Amino acid sequence: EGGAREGEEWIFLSSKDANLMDMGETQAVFLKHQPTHVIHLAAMVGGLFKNMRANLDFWRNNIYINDNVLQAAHEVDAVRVVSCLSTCIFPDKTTYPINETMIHNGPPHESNFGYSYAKRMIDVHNRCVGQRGRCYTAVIPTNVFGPHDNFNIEDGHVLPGLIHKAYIAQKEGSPLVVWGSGTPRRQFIYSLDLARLFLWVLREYPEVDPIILSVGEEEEVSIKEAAEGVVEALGFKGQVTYDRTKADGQFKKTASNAKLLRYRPNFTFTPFKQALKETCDWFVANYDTARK
Ligand code: GFB
Repeated sequence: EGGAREGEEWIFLSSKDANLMDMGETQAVFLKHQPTHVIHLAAMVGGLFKNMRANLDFWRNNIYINDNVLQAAHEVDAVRVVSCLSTCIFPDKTTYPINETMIHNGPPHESNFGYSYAKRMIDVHNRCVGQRGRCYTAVIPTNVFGPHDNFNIEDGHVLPGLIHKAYIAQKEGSPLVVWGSGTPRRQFIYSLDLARLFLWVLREYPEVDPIILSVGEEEEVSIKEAAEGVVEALGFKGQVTYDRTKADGQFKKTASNAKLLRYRPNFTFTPFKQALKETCDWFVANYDTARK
C-alpha cells in the first residue's frame, strides 16, 4: 500500500499554496489543479490546552476552511473528497464504545466545543452535497501521533508534548512533568497507519457516512501509560511527576473500530511501542527542524 498507483498523480499542498479560509484563494487553487480526488486535512488543530484557550477561532477558522474546500471541490467536479473529523467531537455524555452513528447525539466536551461543532458540520455538508450526487465522505481518526507532528509543548497534542518535554528533561536532568492526573484514557493511531487507511478510504470506501479509523477499544491506554511508553522509547532516566493543577480534559472517548474491521478485517496496526520508538527516534534525529 505504498505510494501512488499507475495513473495517479499526487499533489501535496500546504497553507503556503492558498489561504483556505479565503474562498477566492481556495477556488483559484482548485481551478489550477482540477483535482478529481481530494484528501482534505487542512484545519486549525491543537491539543486540549490550545482548544480551551481559543474555541471561537477553532469554530470560525474551521467552518471557513471546510465550507470553502467542499464547495470548491464540488465546483471543479471532484468525484471524491475525504475530510477529517476526530473522535474528540463525539458527545461527552455517551455510552461506550462510541460509534459512527452517535456523532450528533448530544453536546461535545466543553474544552473543544468550537472545533467539535465545526467538524460535525463537515458531515452535514457531505450529506447535503450528497443530494447533488456527490459521494464526499469523512474519516474519524482517534488521537494521531508520529513523525512530522507539531511538537509544540503549549499547543500540541499529548504524545508530541510528552516526547518534547522528556527530551528537554533528559538534557537538563530535570523531571518530566505530565499534565493532569494521568488517569484519562486515549486510543492512539500511528500516522503511517492512518495514511494507509486514508488511501483505502479515498479509493474504495463507498459510503457518505463517516468511518472511525482507530485501534481497537482494547488498545486504549491511560495518559500515565502513554507517558511511561514515552519514557521507555526515549530511554528517559529522570523522575516523572504529575501536575494536577492542569486540566484532564475529556476522561475518555472510547471509540469502536468495528465498522473499519468489517471492511478491512486483516488490517494490522503498528504496535504502539514500536510506533512510539519510531516517532521518538525521528524527533531526536530531526530536533532542529521539527515543528515545536
Ligand atoms: O492530545 P491532547 O492534548 O488532547 O491530550 P485530547 C490531553 C490529555 O493529555 C489531557 C494530558 O488529559 C492532558 O491532561 N496531558 C498530559 C497532556 N501531559 C500533556 C502534555 O504535555 N500536553 C498535552 N497536550 N496534554 C484533543 C482535542 O483532546 O484531541 C482536539 O482537544 C483534537 O480537538 C485532539 O481533536 C485529537 O485528546 O484531550
